[in-house]
Formats: sequence, structure tokens, C-alpha cells
Amino acid sequence: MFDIANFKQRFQEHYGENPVLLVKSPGRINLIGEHTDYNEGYVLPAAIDKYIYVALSSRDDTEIHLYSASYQQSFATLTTKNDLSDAPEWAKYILGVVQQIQARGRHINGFNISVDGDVPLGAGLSSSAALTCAVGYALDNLFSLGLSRQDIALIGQQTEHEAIGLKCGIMDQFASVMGRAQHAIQLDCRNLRYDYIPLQWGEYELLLLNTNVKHSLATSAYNDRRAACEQGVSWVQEAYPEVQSLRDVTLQQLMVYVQPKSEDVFTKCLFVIKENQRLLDACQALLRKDIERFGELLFEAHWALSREYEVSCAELDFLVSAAQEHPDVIGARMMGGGFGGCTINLVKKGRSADFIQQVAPQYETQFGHAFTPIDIAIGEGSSLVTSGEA
Ligand code: GAF
Repeated sequence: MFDIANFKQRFQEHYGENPVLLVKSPGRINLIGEHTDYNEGYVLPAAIDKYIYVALSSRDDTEIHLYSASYQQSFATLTTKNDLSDAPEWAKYILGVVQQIQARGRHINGFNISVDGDVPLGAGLSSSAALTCAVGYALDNLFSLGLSRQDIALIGQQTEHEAIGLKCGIMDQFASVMGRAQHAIQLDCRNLRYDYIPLQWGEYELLLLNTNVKHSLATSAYNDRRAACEQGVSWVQEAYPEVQSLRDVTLQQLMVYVQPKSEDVFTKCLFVIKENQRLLDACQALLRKDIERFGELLFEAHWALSREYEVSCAELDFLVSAAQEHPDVIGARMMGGGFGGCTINLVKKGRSADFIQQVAPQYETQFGHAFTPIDIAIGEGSSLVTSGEA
């Protein structure tokens, strides 16, 4: 459990005053629908009960002072300075949000900020979206900026694009600000319309296994996948200018206008079209409480992500194969952008420990390090930390 009192105390020690505001914004899981968000498709994320916490106080000048309790590093700059090149990576997420808010014509004064949290870093649970959304939500409250939750999500996404260089979709930020306890969000990334779907797993439970790997080329590989999808769309647009995204593209069009030009781009685009359909089928299965069907779709999605979209890795494939062989696991897949992070598993209630025990030694022998199970519950989106919590 994250120690909020200790977090406040460290703010006090660092800045010599108490924070005036404490907020938290959660990480997320995604049940199904990967790499669909930046193709104007659907996603099915849910916020989790692990958060990035932000403590703030305002200043009378134009200085911004940042402190990362987890990295034990600080950095200072000015609200008027646009250049992030000398900022440490963690600070770019915060200052990128400031820039995005300013780009929307809102005024920000100087402030002191401290960040920390219990979203595991590099586990594919969107700690970075949790950070940008926590900062956006905190600054909105501190300076009464009048931003909506969706504005904050879009600001977080744009920060990733411009300050970090990851051309991500909107899923992670949307889940972080809009999460609802015990519900997934079925989000249409074309128009940001959404429905909450109650999560009832019946005789099953969710289990996350963190591979404890994060591949260094993940950002460039992610951007390459996005570029392949956009390339496919632009070839179709030569014949069908009304097509806006892969959401509008048919298999026939892919075969005629994309496949002859590049088999690889064709495979990537086809994956996205099929993944979108898998998500719609999975939502239907959830609504009729057909958890077994939902599980089958998870396995199917995994092997498509691995073999067609090529965003998995040996550790993820190993864990999903092991899940497929275990009689009590009815579904599993890699989760998030890929190249490491977690698998999400649907396991018979009370059987997770057995599955973990069975796979752990084999995994360690194969990869020379352990995986880590992560306990989660489905929680609420960004919020002020109440005095009861602190
Ligand atoms: C990452 C991105 F940030 C999301 O926008 C999404 O594309 C996901 O990978 C893959 O579904 O988490």
C-alpha cells in the first residue's frame, strides 16, 4: 500500500512547506484490443488500483521546481522556458504537460511538485499515462484551468508525442482519467464515445504476470507499427480518398491496394482490422457472461500480436504458452504496446498460485530471472486524494 503520509512528509522536507493539493491517477490494464487506438478502432481498458501520486504547492514567481521521490532527483526550470532538452526523462513528462496546457492558451504560474507512486514502471501498466494525467489533473485543480477529463487525457497523449516521441493512441490516458471501479471502458477511439461494461468474471479471476523485461527498441518499434498502418491507409486512399483510417478499410481493399505493394504492411493492417473485430466479439461475450469465449479470444489475440503484428517477445510467448497448457487458465495474452511488460490471464478462482508455482521455475531456468505476479483491482480514474486517505 502506497504510504501517502510519508509522501507528504518528503514533500515537506524537500520544499519546506506542506503541499496544498494531492492527487492520484491510476495505471491501466487493457482486456483486449491492442494497437487499435491509433487506428481509430476500439479498446477495452480499465483503471487499476495502482496510482501515480502528485503533491503540489503554488509559487509567487515563474519557477517550476520538480522532485521525483522514486528517483530522488530534482530539477528546476521556468514556466517561460520551452526547451526540455536538459530535463531528465521523468521531468519531461511533467514539463511536457505544462507546455501542452500553455499551448491551449491557459496560464500557469510557478509551482513546486513532487511525484511518486506504486504503478510498477516498465510493466506495461501505463505508469507514464498515469503520470501525465496526474499532473494535468493536479494543475487543472491548482490553477482552476477549466479542463475536462478528456482534455487532460488528450494533453497527456500529446505530451507523449511531443516531449517523449512515442506516437501513442489515447487508450492509456483515457483509462487513467475515466476509469470506474469494477468496470471496463469500451472506448471508440474515433470519436471518444464510450460505454462502461461491468466486469464479472464468475468462477474466474484476473492475474497479471510481469515478465520483468522491457526492450530498449520498444518506442521505435511502436512508432514503426503506427507508420506501417498509416502507410497502408495512404495506399488505399489513393483509390478511396474518403477512407480516414484502418477502421474504414475492407479486406478487399487491403488485398487490392496494399498487399501487392508490401506483404508486411498488409499483414500489419490486416491484424488491426481483425483485432478490432475480436474486441467487438469479446464485448459481446462479456455481456452474455461467456467468460470461456472471452478467454479464447485472449489466446487468439496473443498469437496474432506475436506472429502478425510482431510486438511480443520470447518471455511473453513463454508465459502465454504455459497458460495455454495449464488446465485452469482459460485465456492469456500480452498486454499493452508489447516487447515486454505483463501478460493478462483469466484463471479459475483460487488456482492462480498453482499456475504461478508451476511456471516460475521453468521461466527462471529459461530466462535467468523471475517474473512477478501483480495483484490488481479495478479502480476509479484521476481524483483528489481525500483527507481520509492521507
Ligand atoms: C501503448 C500505447 F500507449 C497505447 O496508446 C496503445 O496503442 C497500446 O500501447 C497498444 O494497444 O500502451
